[in-house]
Amino acid sequence: MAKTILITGATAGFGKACAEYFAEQGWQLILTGRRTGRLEQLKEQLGDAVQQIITLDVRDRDQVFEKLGSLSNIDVLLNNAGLALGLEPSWEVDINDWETMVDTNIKGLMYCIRAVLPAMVTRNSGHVINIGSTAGSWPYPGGNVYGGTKAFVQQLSRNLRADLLGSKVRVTNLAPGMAESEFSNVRFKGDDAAADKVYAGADPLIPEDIAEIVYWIANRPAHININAIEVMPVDQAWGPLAVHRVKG
Ligand code: NDP
Ligand code: 8X3
Repeated sequence: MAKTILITGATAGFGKACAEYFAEQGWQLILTGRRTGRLEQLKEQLGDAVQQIITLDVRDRDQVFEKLGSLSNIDVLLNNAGLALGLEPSWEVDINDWETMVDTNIKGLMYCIRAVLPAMVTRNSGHVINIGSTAGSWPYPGGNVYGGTKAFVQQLSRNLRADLLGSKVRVTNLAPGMAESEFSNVRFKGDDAAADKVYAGADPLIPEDIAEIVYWIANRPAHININAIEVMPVDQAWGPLAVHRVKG
């Protein structure tokens, strides 16, 4: 029987690429996101593979529980919906941006897990794949709360494993580095020139790379849990620790 993946944030980037890749491999899809038009387009594009589209803002707790809480057939929950907003230093940041990132990347992810996990535990089968980020482990100027939200995703993923020991339910944190999607257009609030600069002259990851990795994670033998994967483009690595020096 075909397996079913529920993807949050399926309307763009990694989520859309995962929808396309899993559909090609014969999986059934439940696709969610705020932009209904894009979900409808995907349904048209992917046909019978799409079991259901659900317009959903993961920040809306009642909506998440109402729309996802009754789904009992999810083999993989891909918690992908998320965003970064701004790259300003902490003392200049718009506090609303910080709140939106916390509400989406932390609280939205929490709601989806809490809504979907009980049925997985009852069935003693299922897999929660969380999209973290290299920003959850490695700081950079302007990463402030975005990196904090992804550190939360990393640690919650580990703690879920601790809770789930004794069940067959699996949990993975997949932490990508720089990948070209709508991510930077969102981060820079529609400033496409600023977004393009992030990738200029480099060869970033692309959403299809992430889709292949998610598929690999989801298709390991049942006794294997991939705890975490960190992946960067070859053109990205760590810098040295920064030192501020007084001149003169
Ligand atoms: P995109 O901006 O291309 O896609 C983000 C997706 O998240 C969209 O489908 C969007 O759908 C959805 N989304 C955002 N906010 C909400 C919300 N409140 N409710 C429901 N869905 C929402 O970015 P990526 O594909 O690059 O990002 C996907 C994930 O990967 C994010 O969690 C991001 O933090 C993470 N990531 C990205 C990296 C990168 O360099 N691109 C690297 C590491 C991690 P809609 O607007 O229709 O709701
Ligand atoms: C996205 C990667 O380095 O832009 O999570 O924060 S980075």
